[in-house]
Amino acid sequence: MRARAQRAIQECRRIAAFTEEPGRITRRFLTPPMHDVHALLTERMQALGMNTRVDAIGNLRGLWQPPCAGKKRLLLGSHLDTVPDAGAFDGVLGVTLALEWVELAQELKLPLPIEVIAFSEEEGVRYATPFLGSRAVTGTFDKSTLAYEDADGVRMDDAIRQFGLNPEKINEAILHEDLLGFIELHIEQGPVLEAEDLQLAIVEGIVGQTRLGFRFNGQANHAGTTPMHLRRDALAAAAEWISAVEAIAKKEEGLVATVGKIDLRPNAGNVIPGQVELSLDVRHMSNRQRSHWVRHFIHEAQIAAHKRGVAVEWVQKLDQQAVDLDRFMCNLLQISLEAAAFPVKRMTSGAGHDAMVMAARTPTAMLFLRSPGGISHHPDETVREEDVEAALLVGRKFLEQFAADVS
Ligand code: HGY
Ligand code: MN
Ligand code: MN
Repeated sequence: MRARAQRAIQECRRIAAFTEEPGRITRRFLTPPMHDVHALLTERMQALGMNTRVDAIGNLRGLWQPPCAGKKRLLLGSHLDTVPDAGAFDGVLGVTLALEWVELAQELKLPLPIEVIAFSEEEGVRYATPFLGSRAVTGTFDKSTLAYEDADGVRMDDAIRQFGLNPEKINEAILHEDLLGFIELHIEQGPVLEAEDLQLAIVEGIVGQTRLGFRFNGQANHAGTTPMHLRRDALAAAAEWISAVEAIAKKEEGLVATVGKIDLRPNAGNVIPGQVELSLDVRHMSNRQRSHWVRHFIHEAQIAAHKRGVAVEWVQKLDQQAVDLDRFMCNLLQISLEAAAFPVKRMTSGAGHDAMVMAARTPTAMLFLRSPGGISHHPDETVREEDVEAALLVGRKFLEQFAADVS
């Protein structure tokens, strides 16, 4: 099993070379390097005897249909897109491990159809709205987002066409077939497993997240001739607001809030900033708490702006409810961990995943692998061979048990 673990890791490292930015890993929704990823994984899927296709939103899909098996299928998969300057394993490891699980099911001669979906877009980097791939699969894709423009002014529907796909056919990505469930394998992307010296964890729930864009509109002016009391400094207002957001989130148990993106105009050292655009990402396991703090952060922005005669506007780009994952699938993962003699750990995910979208369509659970150093969304993101091997040993037990339960 160690050799298979090494292969799954090696494939992630090969895929990491397919990037928009030489020297670092950046692979946004339907950018050219995604063609290379599809070519590598399609070859791997076809070598496993899977039927492959790329759907209208750019998900790469492979179906293993064993002879004399029924039609109901188990779904496995994760995403292929990345954040800028990413690690090699977020999302991608869930796809390469899924293919290893398919091979295990074949060797066990399980009469279990499996579809592996490599989602085209989970991060929400290119168009500031995440989960495009899994939303298309579950029929919850918002067609108004096709008009969204990326940083270069490319509309989403044009990006889909440039990739060689047809945005008018997005509905064809919807999975109508009967499903048995969805399992997403993913790195934890946090410090919990490492702190407890554990290799794997069952994810019982995924926090909800709200993503907003803010714009502070002040007055650009000369940095030398404009007295401090006559300024309408957009960046000073935003800076006070960012500090307020951090101070509040630090105090509130279970709340995380991040201003991760900033765009400044005119962005010159001798000009008072006239306009600042920022992102805000707010997460909490309680939907009520999350909504409460989003309203509070908006109020804080209005206070910081008003003090300086600066206007502030905002737009909500995502409001993803917290999700409890499927009890049966989680229990089956627990039985599999115990059968493979691994300690059982159940936890909540602070990161969002396609599983939170798929959970509305079919019984869904996740298996986390330890993130050494607790780091992710960073080039130092990594995994340990023995943890990937553990996910394969558990996978073999899970597939055997699952096939027996559903047949
Ligand atoms: O942002 C997230 O939670 C995930 O990594 N896309
Ligand atoms: Mn991910
Ligand atoms: Mn991510």
